[in-house]
Amino acid sequence: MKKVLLAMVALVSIVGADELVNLKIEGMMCPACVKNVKGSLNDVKGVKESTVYLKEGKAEVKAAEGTKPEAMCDAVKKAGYGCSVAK
Ligand SMILES: [Cu+2]
Repeated sequence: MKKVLLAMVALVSIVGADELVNLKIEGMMCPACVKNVKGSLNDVKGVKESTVYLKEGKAEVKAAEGTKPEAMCDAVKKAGYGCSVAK
């Protein structure tokens, strides 16, 4: 059973494409805010990498396919910032 599970995980990591999500972030004032936002994004299940831009008020998130942008925004909002999905 464990072997099957491992094989599935391996398969998903080969087949599954990453998706890129752009988020609009509001309320960031300084590098500490960037750190907070980045940290909360990276804690979301499926998120692999995030880049947060202070001046532009945005974030680019690389996540596993199927990761919900809404879940990312919820995490950012929980940290105390405004967030909307930019499409
Ligand atoms: Cu700050």
